[in-house]
Amino acid sequence: MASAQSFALLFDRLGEPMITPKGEQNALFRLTEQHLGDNYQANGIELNNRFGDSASEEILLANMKNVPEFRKAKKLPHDADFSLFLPAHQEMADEVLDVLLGIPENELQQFLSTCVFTRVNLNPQLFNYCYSVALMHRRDTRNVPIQNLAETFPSKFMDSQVFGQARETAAISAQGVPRIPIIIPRDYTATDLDIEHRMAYFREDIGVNLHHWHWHLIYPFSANQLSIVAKDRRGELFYYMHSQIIARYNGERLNNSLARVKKFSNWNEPIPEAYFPKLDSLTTSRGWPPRQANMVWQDLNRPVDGLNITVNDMKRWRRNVEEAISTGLVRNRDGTTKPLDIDTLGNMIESSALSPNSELYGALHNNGHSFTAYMHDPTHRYLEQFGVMADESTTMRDPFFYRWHGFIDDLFQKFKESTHVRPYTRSELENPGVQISSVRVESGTGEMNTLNTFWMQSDVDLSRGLDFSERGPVYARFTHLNHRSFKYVIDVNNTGDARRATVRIFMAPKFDERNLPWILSDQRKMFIEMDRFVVPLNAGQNTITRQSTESSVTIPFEQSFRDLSAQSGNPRAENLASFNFCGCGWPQHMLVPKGTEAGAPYDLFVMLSNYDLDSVNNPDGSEMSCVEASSFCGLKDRLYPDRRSMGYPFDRPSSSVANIQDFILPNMSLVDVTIRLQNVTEQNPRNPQN
Ligand code: CUO
Repeated sequence: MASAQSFALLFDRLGEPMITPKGEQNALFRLTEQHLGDNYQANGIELNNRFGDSASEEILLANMKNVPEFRKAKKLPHDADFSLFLPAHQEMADEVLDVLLGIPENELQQFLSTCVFTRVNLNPQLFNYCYSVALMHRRDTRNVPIQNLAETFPSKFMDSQVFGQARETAAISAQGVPRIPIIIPRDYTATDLDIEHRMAYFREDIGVNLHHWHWHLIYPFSANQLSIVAKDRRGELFYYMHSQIIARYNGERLNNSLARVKKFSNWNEPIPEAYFPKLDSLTTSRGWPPRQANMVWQDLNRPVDGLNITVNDMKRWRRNVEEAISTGLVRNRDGTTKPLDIDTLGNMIESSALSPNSELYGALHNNGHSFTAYMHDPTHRYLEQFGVMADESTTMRDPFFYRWHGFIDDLFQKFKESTHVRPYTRSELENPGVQISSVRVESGTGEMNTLNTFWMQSDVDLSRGLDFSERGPVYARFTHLNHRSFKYVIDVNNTGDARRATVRIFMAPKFDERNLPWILSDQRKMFIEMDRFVVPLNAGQNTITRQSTESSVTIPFEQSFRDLSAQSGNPRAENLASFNFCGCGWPQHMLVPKGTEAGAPYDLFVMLSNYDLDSVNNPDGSEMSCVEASSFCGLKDRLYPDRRSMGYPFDRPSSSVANIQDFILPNMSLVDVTIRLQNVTEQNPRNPQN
């Protein structure tokens, strides 16, 4: 039977061959001659049969009507790393996706059989990506949970030293000795001699990196089936989600006595930020290459990756993009022009398959990742793989990610600051008849308008990614930022009739790096979105209460680190139709910036906007069974749930006011809050062993 369970098992231990049983319960795929792959042609069936004796369940595979050729994809060795930023790898993924999405929806057995064939014959990372995208985009497999990448490829998320210990733990505990979690120290990639290391808790957070990987899985930039790419406002969301990452990162820098990140603008300049990832690739058995301080971008010529680009190519594309921004006009492929908008600009800069003219505008953003990832071996002379910058699940670990995305964000901001984007008029900001009378933040500790952060240790199970070792959970315990949950209480007076409003909550540091109050044109770029939700307003007085755990920006801790083996047998599986969308979202534990032990002053901004100008015509979303993080991730198969420009009301400069105090209208409110770090480490109460 091609059950959701069988599909979920294909994520199990991607480095192990298909002839062996899969999953905790030892389920065996019954392979046919078609599924043996090169290594097991001679004795595969016999070996597969032998494992049948110990298997709890057998999964039969249909004979494939069409055996895929995978002419391009087969060229990627099993032990190579895979990156979507490389043109050659993109073409491979497109080829595989064409096959997996081309199998008719009513032929699930054919699909399963072809997926097994694909897993056997292709590079595990390439398979994992294409398989995840296919499961997510086929209607008949939407209930199959996508395995959490930190479980499939744990080596992309934590110190490689863990894995030797993990194998030892697995082997010893197979003899009945209780498993002790393996502690990952908080500081393992550098020391405080490197000032950038102060940001490691943010850059190397597992939930943050999972979010970023998941976002790009939902919003691929390339596919032959354009409908996969062409989601509602995906170019604008590319800009907004990354822009919010930069805002959050800059705020955290101030909390760590660092200046805002310096955008990478002069591409001939050495890059002082070094990064030594301490990650190993378990599939390739090679360490990820580090980057020394003061290296310089080099022209890339790596035929094996389909990369042949010069720094001058990048400069030419940049000039063309900058020209489009300054003229407000896009040149299409056929020579016609059209007015530039933010969504087009996002697709053009990234670039995605929706770019209006990739010849002219290139792929600035993607290639910036590649240039940085290959600085150590730009011509493949040393047969080296890419650094962390070229993998969406590791790129946010590198300090340079923020310098590169600082540059990318600045292009978007230049457009927002240009004459082609009109500042908001008062009528676009106000909400006549709606007045906020007070806002306060209450947290468990009793101190009003104070947010409390602290450190927490949580466990992730590595066993599903620990190829060739004993079964049973093996936990790695990592330390991350967290905060005490809190709620917003907003009193509103509505002098008009009953109606709806959108509550928009943002926060920004109150002072800049010199401890001076901001001018609004700078502070607007520091505002991080905390929540956005629609409320009914009665006529007269209303009190709105909202819990921090309900935020539209975040997903709960368990959703970031969910245990999928438990989920796939869940009788609620039918309701998990949107599940795969639901791994996308900023991790709840990173909602509140770190603050400082002395208490960091922040501006909390609350606005109730006019719902008539916010609403989109979405069908009721009651089928969602998870907490959605629609602010950064949108909604599955529906329109982005807010008609305003993303980032409204701070997405563009104000024409008339210079500071945030003067920006405030009756439907808005500004409150002083303090973020105080308690420098203590607590155990996550959900850890299996405390
Ligand atoms: Cu998300 Cu540059 O796009 O990493």
